[in-house]
Amino acid sequence: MSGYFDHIAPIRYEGPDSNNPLAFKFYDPKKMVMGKTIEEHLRVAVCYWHNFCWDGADVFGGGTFGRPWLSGANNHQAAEAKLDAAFDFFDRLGQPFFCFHDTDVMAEAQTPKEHVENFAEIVDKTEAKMANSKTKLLWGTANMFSHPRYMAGASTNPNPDVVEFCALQVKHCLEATHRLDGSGYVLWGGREGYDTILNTDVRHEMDQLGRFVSMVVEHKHKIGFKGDIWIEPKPHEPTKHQYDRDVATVYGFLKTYGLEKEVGVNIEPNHATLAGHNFEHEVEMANAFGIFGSIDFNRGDPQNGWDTDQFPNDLRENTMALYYILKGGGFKNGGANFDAKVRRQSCDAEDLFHAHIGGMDLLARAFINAAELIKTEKLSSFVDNRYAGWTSGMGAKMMAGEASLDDMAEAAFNKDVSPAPLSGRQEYLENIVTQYTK
Ligand SMILES: [Mn+2]
Repeated sequence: MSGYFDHIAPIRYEGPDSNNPLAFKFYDPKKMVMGKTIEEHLRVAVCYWHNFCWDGADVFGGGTFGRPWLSGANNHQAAEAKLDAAFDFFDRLGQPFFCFHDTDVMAEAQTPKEHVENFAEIVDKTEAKMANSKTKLLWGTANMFSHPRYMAGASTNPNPDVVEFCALQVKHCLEATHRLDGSGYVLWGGREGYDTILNTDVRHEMDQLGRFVSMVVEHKHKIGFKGDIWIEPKPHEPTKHQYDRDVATVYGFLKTYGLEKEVGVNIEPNHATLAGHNFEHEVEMANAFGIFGSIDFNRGDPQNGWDTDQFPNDLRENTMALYYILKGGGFKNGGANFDAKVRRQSCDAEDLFHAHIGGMDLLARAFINAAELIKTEKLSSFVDNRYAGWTSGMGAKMMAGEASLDDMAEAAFNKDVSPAPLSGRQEYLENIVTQYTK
């Protein structure tokens, strides 16, 4: 046990009238909604990186959190102390899943051989920890953006030696994810883009990425991993232009390289807003393309437009997103990972709990709202009626490929009047969402 969280009792559900800041008000894990418990629907995960690896430093100043496991060199003892702290936190919060990068959990390595050895050592210890905890692995990922070797890209690096190192990291991290029974594997391409077109062969880099993701999929099948592979879209930051800009761009990439049946997306709301979209747009695009996978829940700051990775707190936004997630069938192998961090001034152990309790309460409320919206069919029946014209007549013929441009033009010509405008009823529909946001 780390000792750091000893003054925090295990978090319990106490109901909406509780005044205890260290209790759930709405996240009742056993509450049944649409045939499953809230815990089974949401599949909440805590991330390793923001909570146990970041010490509160920003570009202007050093760490503010004083986490004891981050106080010295990142050696074997420190990695084990971090593991103890992480599982101590998980066991007190009681969420069902966690997520990690390889470099989050392991002692720092200086050579490729050390990377493999140090990672293997901590995976053994993680497996032993998981045997005595209810918290399971949602997904793993390799950090291919922090080390200076990835300055000019990971699998899109101009230097194939760097891409070999990517292969080393992903092979071992995917195998560890499989061994720890994770249900997904994420590829976040923070450096998979470019800063200036002047030094970049864009087509070559995209071909590299296409081949690299194909190799990951081939390896998944080779080792018998039954989970999903997900790409996490983001438009920019750290690179100026990223090849995985948003869901639609990722789908175009997957189609180009024949990967659309093998790879899905891990959507992050703060990345959606950086791309100029809202959260539910990205969810519904993923549903439309059949590539919805998982969510990294967080929020940005509407004023500064940065990737601030704050904990979600907007009930309406998350009601909308969960409505479209549920409409698409809900989470399968994916879940609700909080890719969110407390603010730099929130430097106490309690703050980590307040953040996750608030996020889980918010998602529980939003999920119940979304389930009610599904049940009433007020939104879906409106949309169904709006498109009803396509089930017969020329609409049906066009969609079946049985009408030409000539046929359609002739049908229009033979009508006496041009089509009358029909209300889209936006305010009426927005009022329904307001009515069900509670
Ligand atoms: Mn993320």
